[in-house]
Amino acid sequence: MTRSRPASTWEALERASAAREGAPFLSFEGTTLTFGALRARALAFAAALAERGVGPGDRVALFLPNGPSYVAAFLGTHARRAAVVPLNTQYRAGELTHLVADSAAALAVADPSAAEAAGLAPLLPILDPRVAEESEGAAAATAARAATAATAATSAAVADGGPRPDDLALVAYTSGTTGRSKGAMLAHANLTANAAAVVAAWRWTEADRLLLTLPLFHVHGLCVGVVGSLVAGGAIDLRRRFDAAEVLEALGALPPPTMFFGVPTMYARLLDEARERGVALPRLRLWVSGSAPLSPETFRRFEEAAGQRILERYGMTETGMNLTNPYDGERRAGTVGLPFPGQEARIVDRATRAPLPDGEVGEVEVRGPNVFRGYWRRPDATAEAFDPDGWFRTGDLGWRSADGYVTLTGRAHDLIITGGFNVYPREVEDVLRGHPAVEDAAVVGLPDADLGECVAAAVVLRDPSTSDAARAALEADLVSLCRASLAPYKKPRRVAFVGDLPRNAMGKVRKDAVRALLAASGSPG
Ligand code: MLC
Ligand code: AMP
Repeated sequence: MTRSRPASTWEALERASAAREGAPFLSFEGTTLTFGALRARALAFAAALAERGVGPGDRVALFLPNGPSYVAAFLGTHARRAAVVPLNTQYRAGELTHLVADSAAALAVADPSAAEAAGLAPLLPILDPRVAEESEGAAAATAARAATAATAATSAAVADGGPRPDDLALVAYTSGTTGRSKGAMLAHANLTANAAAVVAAWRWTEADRLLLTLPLFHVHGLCVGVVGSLVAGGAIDLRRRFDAAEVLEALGALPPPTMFFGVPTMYARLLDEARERGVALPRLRLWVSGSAPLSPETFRRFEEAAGQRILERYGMTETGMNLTNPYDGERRAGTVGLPFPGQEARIVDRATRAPLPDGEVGEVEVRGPNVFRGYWRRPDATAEAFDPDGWFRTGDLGWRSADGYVTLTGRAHDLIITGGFNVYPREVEDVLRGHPAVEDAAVVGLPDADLGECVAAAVVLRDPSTSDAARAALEADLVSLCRASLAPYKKPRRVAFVGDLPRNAMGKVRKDAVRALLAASGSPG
């Protein structure tokens, strides 16, 4: 079946609910929303937002755990022609303050007590997601009495007939190497173009059922998982979080999932759990890994255990999904494959920006209808990120084989990816330097069997004569300080006290030497 790509997430929902209103879409902890019920819930959200004055061009922050409310609030915000700002629920007050101020969000959808505990409540008005459930109940009662009244309420909540392709759908924050994190502006057309490309490449259909354990505050869970399912018309078995034992059970549930999307840490944990229990992994139509490098070792172990190959793909907040191993052709370990249909990729020299021949390592650049509209209120950063022909500089390094497969070899910038979450060393270094006993600090990623990379810190103390006992106490102190000031996954898993940080002739800290120093300083605690 060929059909045109929906112009917006809202149109994708409208189409699915017009064609299959009563078909189950979203299952979560014992409840299932059909396409029609999700649409009703999203409209109830849209009505609650309209009542609070939210309309075209506004931003609405979502500080919610995985669940139907997340999906309904996302789509309800879109019905108002407003953009969603997803907030990581692990963020602390410092991180949240920047995101709220920078995005100038009109309100945040959050459980009031969670918003209070995280320090979000004082920053902006909070909308309790339960208002939508309540008004949805009221709307259903109205509909039972007079269908026309419900239709009128519906069209009032959808702003101007629904979002346009160029309306912003997401302002998704992504950490910067310098300064604070930046909001990547993704229009509806970006999301639906990428989802349609993913759906085509992975042969995703209405018959699919996706087991989704990824957090919905990142593009992997939200854009690939939720928007992909909407565009394909397939169902989702949504979980609050990833737990290897629960996933093993869910894989055998009825109706069984046909697809699983995860980060490499999830695959490694799933393999360990299956081995510990002595159970086999069932065959699924498709297993996909992304957000961080899948080690050839995990790829091989998985093939041995499941008799199937994981399909590895490569994406970014700014672009959605860029490259993918083929569905039908060879899924090659250690590579991220080829561009999705309708999208382009090339490898360029980092100095001259000229395209490089196959086999040579350079920076990956991508172009296509999936690529974002720039950074929110940061024309400087936007200008730096694009070349005049519209190629986006990903900051990832890699090379292409003669038959087109791209292998990523590292990153141009100083980014740590731990269990699929990004950590910029700079923000951890700033917190460490804020401790009165610390003179200086350098943060790097070290190889880690579970997380791929873990955060590690080399710390120079103001007082070099600090005793060993005092150092041990200080180490615990520093980790707690990071844990309290930042999302806990950013805390160092290893700290080494050093006399000085290794520097190059320009006085710049040599991260490679810091890494070697830390690697030599013992196993992670
Ligand atoms: C949790 N912790 C981590 C961590 N996740 N530490 C380092 N790295 C991580 N990724 C910490 C917690 O803060 C906590 O610390 C302790 O570990 C135990 O927490 P937990 O809640 O039990 O962890 P768990 O649920 O097991 O989480 C692991 C995980 C999770 C792999 C399931 O990290 C995860 O869902 N990752 C997916 C991230 C993702 O979706 N990325 C997509 C980005 S989009 P303490 O101090 O409290 O004990 C993108 C583009 C693309 O990159 O291409 O997709
Ligand atoms: P984010 O900014 O959180 O969207 O993270 C995007 C980054 O994740 C990319 O720039 C890559 O560095 C990394 N990434 C995503 N998928 C892969 C993959 N399959 N292999 C290696 N790195 C990946």
